[in-house]
Amino acid sequence: MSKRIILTGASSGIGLATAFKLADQGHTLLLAARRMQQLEALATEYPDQVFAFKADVTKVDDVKAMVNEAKAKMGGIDVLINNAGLGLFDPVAEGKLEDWHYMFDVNVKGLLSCVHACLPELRAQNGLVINLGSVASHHVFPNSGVYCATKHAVLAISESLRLELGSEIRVTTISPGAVNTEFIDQTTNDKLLQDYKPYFADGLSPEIIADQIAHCINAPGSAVISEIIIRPNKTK
Ligand code: NJP
Repeated sequence: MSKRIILTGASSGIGLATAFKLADQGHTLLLAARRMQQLEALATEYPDQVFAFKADVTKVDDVKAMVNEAKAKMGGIDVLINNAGLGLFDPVAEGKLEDWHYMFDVNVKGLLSCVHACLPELRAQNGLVINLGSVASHHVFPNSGVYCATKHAVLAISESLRLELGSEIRVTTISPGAVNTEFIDQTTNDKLLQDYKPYFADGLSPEIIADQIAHCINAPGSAVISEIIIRPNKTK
């Protein structure tokens, strides 16, 4: 059955692959990000089914406007996919305070703004929240401690929603290992960038994560997939 979906961070990587997949499956989508080129191309390719909206999730007014636009264009919201996020890697001793704050602004506070703005509508629709966590929701890795802290927070937020609102909404956390996207290019530490780039390049394709997201959306209403942890297969 076709769902009405808000997808944040739809301009690249996992979000863009998910946008293509869900549009192909006939879902109605409001795609949000700051870069509009890919979003507008998809909206043109799928008229009256895909809508593009410019939003910075760190700006509460942008998030509110995004949700209002979703309701106006789609008539309601069945699924919120909190995918917008970033990782800025550094050893703790070299960490930049503005990077630490910004990761929390996007990965945690941005996600919370989207949840808060969508919750009344999602409760009314018995909807679904999908949060992009990470293997870093479960483990702490060197050189990315603050990123790991943000993803631990994402899992805690998912779990609190499930515990308190599990009779009204479904909640899923998607927790990938390395995925081959623009993600690592945000890191400004040259040495770490060079060290990690091949590791991420060898990671999962974003389409594999998009398949898992679509699987959760299309699962029968009687089932809740509360978390998927998915890693590259090292035996290959
Ligand atoms: O990264 P990338 P991924 N406001 O850089 C958007 C998690 N993850 O697809 O605004 C609004 O290609 C940005 O849009 P734009 C990761 O933590 C990844 O890999 O146009 N949007 C872009 O569309 C994240 O939660 C890996 O710049 C903002 C998107 O976010 C999710 O997967 C592993 C924004 C980032 O696309 C998608 O990341 C893992 C803002 N302020 C978890 N800031 C991995 N790649 O290995 C950024 O465990 N965006």
